[in-house]
Parts: sequence; C-alpha cells; structure tokens
Amino acid sequence: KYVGKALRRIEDPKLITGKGTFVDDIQLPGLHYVAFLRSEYPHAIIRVKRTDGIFTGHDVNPGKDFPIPSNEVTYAGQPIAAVVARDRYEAYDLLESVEVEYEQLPFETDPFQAMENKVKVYSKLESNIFVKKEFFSGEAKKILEESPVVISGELHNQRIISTPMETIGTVAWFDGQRLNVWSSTQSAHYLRRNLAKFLGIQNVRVIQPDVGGAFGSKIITHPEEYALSYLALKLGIPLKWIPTRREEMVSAGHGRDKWLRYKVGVKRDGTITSVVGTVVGNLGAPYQDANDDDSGNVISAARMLPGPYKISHGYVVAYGVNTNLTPTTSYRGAGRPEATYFIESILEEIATELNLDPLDVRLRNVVRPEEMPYTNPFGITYDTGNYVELLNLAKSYYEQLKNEAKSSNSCVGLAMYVEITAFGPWETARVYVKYDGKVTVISGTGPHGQGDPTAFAQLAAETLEIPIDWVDVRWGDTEIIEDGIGTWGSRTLSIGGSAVLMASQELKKRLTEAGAKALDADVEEVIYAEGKVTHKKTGKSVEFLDIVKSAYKNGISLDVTSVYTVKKPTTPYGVHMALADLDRETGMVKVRKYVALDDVGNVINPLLAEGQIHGGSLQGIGQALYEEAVIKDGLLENGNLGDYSLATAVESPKIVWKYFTIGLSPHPTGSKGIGEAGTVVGTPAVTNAIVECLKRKFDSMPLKPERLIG
Ligand code: MCN
Ligand code: MO
Repeated sequence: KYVGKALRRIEDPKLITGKGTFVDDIQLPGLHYVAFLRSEYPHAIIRVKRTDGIFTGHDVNPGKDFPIPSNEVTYAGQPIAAVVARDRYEAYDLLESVEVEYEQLPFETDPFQAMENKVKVYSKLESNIFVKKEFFSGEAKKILEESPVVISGELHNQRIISTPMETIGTVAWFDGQRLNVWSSTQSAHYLRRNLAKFLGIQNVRVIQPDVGGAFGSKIITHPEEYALSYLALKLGIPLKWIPTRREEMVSAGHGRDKWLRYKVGVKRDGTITSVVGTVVGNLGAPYQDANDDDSGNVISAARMLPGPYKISHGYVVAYGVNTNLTPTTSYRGAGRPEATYFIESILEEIATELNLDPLDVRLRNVVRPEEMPYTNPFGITYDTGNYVELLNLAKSYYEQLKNEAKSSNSCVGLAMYVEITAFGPWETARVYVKYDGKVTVISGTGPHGQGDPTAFAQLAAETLEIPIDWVDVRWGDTEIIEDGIGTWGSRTLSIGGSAVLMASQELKKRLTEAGAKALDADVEEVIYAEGKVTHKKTGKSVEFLDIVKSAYKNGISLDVTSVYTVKKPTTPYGVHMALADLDRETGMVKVRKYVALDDVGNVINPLLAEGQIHGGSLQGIGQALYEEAVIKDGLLENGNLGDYSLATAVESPKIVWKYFTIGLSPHPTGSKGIGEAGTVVGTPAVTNAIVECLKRKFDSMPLKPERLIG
C-alpha cells in the first residue's frame, strides 16, 4: 500500500516552514563562541604565542600535530589555534590579536612529484605514499601488446569542493557528568565513537540536529570537532563553532583529485581486450581520519575501473599520496565517479578512434546477463541486473535525443555505470509502540536531506498495515538507539531500511501475540491484518489501540531493536544521456536535456529516488563544466561562492528519469542505492557530449568555454 508510492516527504512541513533546528540554532545558557585561526602557508613550522583565551596545539594535545598542530602545519587553511569569546564577532576580533610566527618549509602539491619523496610533506612521514595496492588478473600486459589497437593517455578527475547549504559546525557542553555534542554530521554514533576515543571518556552523547546537506564531507570527524570537544570538557562551558563559508571551503570538503594513466587494448570491432592503469589519488595533507576515508576511495576507483564491461585481462596499481593541500574526503560517489569518468571517457575514445557508435561499443563490451553474478578482474562482484537489456531500452531514448539535437552544435553524450552501494557492516533500527498507539521508528543511520525517514515510515506502515500518519520517525541521537553506523555510500534505505523492516516484522509478531491474549485465544487461532487482530473462527477482532493496551497489561514488550548485518554490498547500474548545446563562438555549453535510466532494484519511493537523480546529476554536470578548486602556490584561490562556480537551477536541464526493476538486491528491501548515481555517471555523460561535438578528447575537467573554442 505504501511501498513503491511517490509520497511527499514527511519531514518537509517542519523544514519548509522554517521550524527546523540546525546546529547554529542550538542555544544554551552561557554559550561561548569558538573561532579557529588558520594557517596561511601550505607547509611551515609555527610558533603561536600563548595568552589568555587562546588555545594552541600545546594545550589540546601537547607535542602532537593532531587534531591541531603544536609544531608543523601541512596545509593552508589548517586550524592552528582556537579562541573562546562571548560571541562570534568578538571571537573573530580576538583572532586578529593572535601572534604567529611561521618558518616556511618546502611544499609539494603535485602527487606525482610527491611520490618521489624529494620533499616530505610532513617531517614525521617516512614516505608521502600513504597507500599502494595492486590488482590484476589474466595477462594484461601481454594481451595489450598483442592488441591490434592500443589507446593510451592520462585523465584527471579534478579536485572539487563539497558545498552543502549548511557548513559543518558543532556545539559541545560538558554538564559535569556527560559531554553533550550537537554536530552537523552524517552520523551521531560514528562521531561519538571518535570523540570518546580521543577524549578517553565514555559518557558522550552526540545529537545530529537537522542537517542542511553534506555530500560526504561530514562523515569524518574534523579537527575542529575534536578540539572543540576537548575545550568544552576542559572549560566546562558550552561552546559553539560555526565556520564561515570561506573557512569551510579551504578546510572541510575537498574531494576527487584522482588521476589515471592508462593503456587499453582494443579489437577493431571495439571489443576491449586488456586494461593497464595507474590510479593516483592526491589525498592532501596527512590527517588520519580523512586519509583513511579517501584512500579507500582511491582503491575503489581502481577496482571499479572496468565498469560494467567484461574485461578479463586487467592490471591496475593504485596510490594514495599525501601532499600539502587540504585533506580530501569522500565526496558523493567517492571513487565510483572517478572510475566511471575514466572508463566512460575511454569508451568514448574507442568509439571516436574506431568510428563506432557509442552505444554499440558499450553493447559489445558489457557483461552478459548469463554471466551474472560477475566478478571483475579486480575482484568486485556485480550481483544482479541485465546490462544488455538496459542498453537496448536506452536505444530509443538515445535516438530520440539525437533527433532533438538536429544541428552539429548540439550533441548527445552517453555514459553507463555500475557502482557499489549499501555498505555494511550492519545497521540498527528500533520500532516501538507507546500506550497511545503511536509507532515510533528510530534508525541508527543519519539521513541529512535524502528523505529516507519517509521511506522508513512507508516500510513500517506497510509491514504493520497501519496508516502512515501513525508512524513517527526519529534518528540522529546516540541516546535513543543503542548504536548505529550512518548515512553514506547510498546505504541508508537498503541497509537501514532492511533493519526497519526486520524490527517491524518482529513487532507485528508481538502485536499478534498481544491481540490473541485480548481475545483469549492462541496465536495460531488469530490473524493480524490492517492493524487489527481477528479470531479466525469467531470473527471477533481487536483494534490496534486495544492490542497495544493488551500488550502493556500482559507484559509483552512492544519495543523491538533489530540489527541487520550486511553480507555483501550491491551493485546498481544505469545509462544516462545528456543533450548539450555548444556555442562554437563563445564556447558556452548548455545541457538542454538529460535522460537517466537506472536499475536500483525495488524503488521504495520513486519521488525521493527521482529527487536524488535530479540533484546528483546536476552535481555531475557541475563537475563536467564548472567546478574546480583553483590552487596556486599551495593556496586555494576560489574559496568562496562568488568565484567557485556551482551548477544552479539556472544551469539545470530538463531531467527525465525512468527506473527499471530488473535486478533485485539481496537485502530484505530488495533495493539498491541511488543517492550517488547521478554524480557517478552525470559527469562523463556531459563530457562525452562535448567530445561528440568537437571530435577531440580532453584529459581533464571542467570543460570551460575557453577550452572549447578555436
Ligand atoms: N530510495 C528509494 N528506492 C531505492 C533507493 C533509494 O526510494 N531503491 C530513496 C530513499 O528512500 C532515500 C533516497 O532515495 O530517500 C536515497 O537513498 P539511498 O540510495 O539509500 O542513499 P542514502 O540515503 O544512503 O544517501 C546517501 C547519499 C550519499 S552517499 C551522498 S554523498 C548524498 C546523497 O545521498 N548526499 C546528499 N544525496 C544527498 N541528498 C541531499 N539532499 N543531501 C546530501 O548531502
Ligand atoms: Mo556519500
């Protein structure tokens, strides 16, 4: 009744009437404000003069350069001292009085140079190479040599900046017994674990208030969050920290910045025979939380390089390298957009070189349905789906877009993807009914704009066969559910939702038991339907509220917590197409129309899923055409929203979304993730359109107007 319906979000009325509570709305008696002084240089030894109200690395973690440096800074924008004041204006005024001496050191921002270790980006590192991993199968190098056609080159998926509407920010208050933390985060539980470990105390409560987006940048615990919590514990007064947009852009959400050097063997008919590649990720400065996170994405970019194509011979080596730039973290798609941009640019190059139709080249190479589940040469298993069928379904849309393109200044780009979503290790859900008959669903995840709470309500209402407005959904507080993982990797609906489903099913059992008690019958003699329990023989029934009363009277607990453990992630896939108009005189590109076809298994709420495709694809378009972190001499030059161009509603094309449920996921919801699909594939769909127009390849993005003329 509810699952599969395009319901509007239950969380919206509060948010769109301005009644949300974001971290900056938190007020506490005696609240003080913290601001951070930030390094002006990419690499230097610092000496900060310690005076009243100014806290340095020596105060927070003496002798260590974590979470804020005592001695050595490794990127411009790194927090180096904190000031505490009565309000935000006083805090920023106070910052100006802090005296810092910098002794500049040689710095390196290029990852290939950094790999040579001539300049150590941090004096305590043994090597700038944070991680190196190789993956291979078959005889990639030999087959490559024997291939009739070899294409080769370098591609850069540029550094971009995650820019949610709300910046990061934290309030922390030690009440004498417990440290209470409110943070604009993607996971209250994860932040609690990190803070408890760093501070060496157990009694930490973290609350995720309403969050205005994150896109991956609020997964890790940021240095300021550690430092602020430490100061709150030490000073015993409530502290608030909210960065300015510029501070956020120099320090918080850098992502991507991954390179591929490749050689690909191809037959004349477009069949790929071998892929040999080196993937290098510029991780930026040493910061364990960020480097652990994004080096995983470098490896994922390497292992997903084959895309949905059957490539038996492959060799790839992946490096995650430290430099003197802002540390990178997960940014929507996290490794899969890079892999997809790499392989889809390569397929476009094959089509151009061999004069083949882009859709035909893909059809020739995709994994066949009879080969599913398929394990790619780098060990990633694609579970379910039919890539051939989806490409065939895409044909008519592709032809139609080409017809709409008409002139040679309008071109259609096509890109396909397979990605991995719904990561483990597990997720929790708690579902309970109070005496008033209201059903509360609590999730251990941390949705922050995606709409999962509405889907959770749909799953619970459908399982319990009750009206959806009896269901209340809550999340983002470590006190209301024992533990949790969080929201990232498009896992929330599939994994968090599966936990909700399990808990709701168990609750239904208990309600049935309570209903039977009320009817003086055995459980076998009754059935539960539409929120009522009915005696099969007598036809007598009890209403929901009376079932609940019977449960309380008979000591049957209606409070269920379930943990759903993930055995494997799952692999959604799709084909996206962009119709772009190129003004050959000015080089301006306008994406006029965008068609997205996705198979994400069961779709629980098509409206929510479509919203994800709209936002995600527009971000994908933004990376192709507009976004880049411009860095000169180790300093970010466009760290503000005037200079950093994001795609807005004005740049948005008409987006058409169709979904096909061909391959179910192994999770109880049958769903695969869709939260990142648009950014995974949107970028190459657009760059490929421009390659179609200009018949020349590009090795980096964004495709700015000045690069497209002449
Ligand atoms: N959905 C569905 N059926 C499916 C899959 C999803 O109905 N088969 C719905 C879900 O109910 C949910 C939405 O689509 O409302 C996305 O669900 P899911 O794919 O599980 O992704 P997550 O909720 O885990 O979201 C995480 C993902 C990530 S990793 C980033 S980054 C990202 C994204 O979501 N950041 C976002 N989308 C964002 N959207 C907003 N508004 N803000 C962000 O910061
Ligand atoms: Mo994410």
